[in-house]
Amino acid sequence: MPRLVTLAAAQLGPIQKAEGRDVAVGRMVRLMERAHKRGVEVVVFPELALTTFFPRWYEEDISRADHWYEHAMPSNETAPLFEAARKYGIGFHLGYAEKTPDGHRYNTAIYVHPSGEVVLKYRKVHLPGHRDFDPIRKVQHLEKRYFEVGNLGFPVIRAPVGGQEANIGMMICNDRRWPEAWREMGLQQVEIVMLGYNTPSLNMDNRGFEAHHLRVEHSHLSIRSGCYQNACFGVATAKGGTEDGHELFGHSIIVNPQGEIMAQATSWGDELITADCDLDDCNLGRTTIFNFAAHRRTEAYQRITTQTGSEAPPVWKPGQG
Ligand code: CDT
Repeated sequence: MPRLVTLAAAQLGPIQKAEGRDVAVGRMVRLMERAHKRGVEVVVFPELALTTFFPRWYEEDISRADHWYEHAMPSNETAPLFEAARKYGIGFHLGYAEKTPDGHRYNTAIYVHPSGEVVLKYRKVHLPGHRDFDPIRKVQHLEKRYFEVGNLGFPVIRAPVGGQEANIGMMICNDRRWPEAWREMGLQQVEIVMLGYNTPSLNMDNRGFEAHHLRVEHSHLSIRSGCYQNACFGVATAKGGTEDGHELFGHSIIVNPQGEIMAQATSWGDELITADCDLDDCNLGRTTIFNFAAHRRTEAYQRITTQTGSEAPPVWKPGQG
């Protein structure tokens, strides 16, 4: 008997700076309604799904940025998502900016069971960009200003997903580019990685040339290799389109444990892509080429956890053997 679950990436088109949460939540509820009609059991929404991608906007006094954060989950504004989950019997993944009661700020994602209970929370570990205004950049990317590094590690939990029990984990946007994040979850036998992202179509660092077409390629490459090397499914959901003149590239995908793209968004707007996923497909990789217990060699991996930056290698000299 296959362990089938129907998963969806619920891509969101742009959310403008002036738009309130009610606009985003209304669109998300409509996507959940469509998901229900298509037999979907879990929808994955993007990173920072309730607002525009606000880390592009510099605020000298961070307390003046408080309106971008959720101070409670659910809240009056996000309650319709939880109601839709109950009504349609759908679990959902939501990315949002979290401000805790004791004043900490995180880039956070939760997975919510159809009952409305939060099953799993993750706080983004790899925060890209910078803390202070950077005059060289074409557009600011101030995640290091607005968020602390996540303090929950990369948790995986076994929980009901549709009609199945599944090992689920989460990462957020830039995390997908780091093999360490995938492997942390692979080592916990993750079967479904849910991940949301907001990625500009162009390199805004202004520090060198990057061909435009490679932006999507690098995103897909990272997700496909993460899924393949850790024998898991990935549901990677973008925010796409143009937010106040700033373009995000969309291209949401669902990937299987062979690293194949099962479904891909073709618009840069609100779009639902779905895939029927047999969780037992994780077994092949996990018991053969990526049987970690049989083949990993931790004694050769010391640098991975003891060294952060790269170091130049010794220089070979003729005659040294
Ligand atoms: N949101 C996010 O993490 N975006 C980054 C853009 C990096 S540019 C500073 C990403 O890795 O897609």
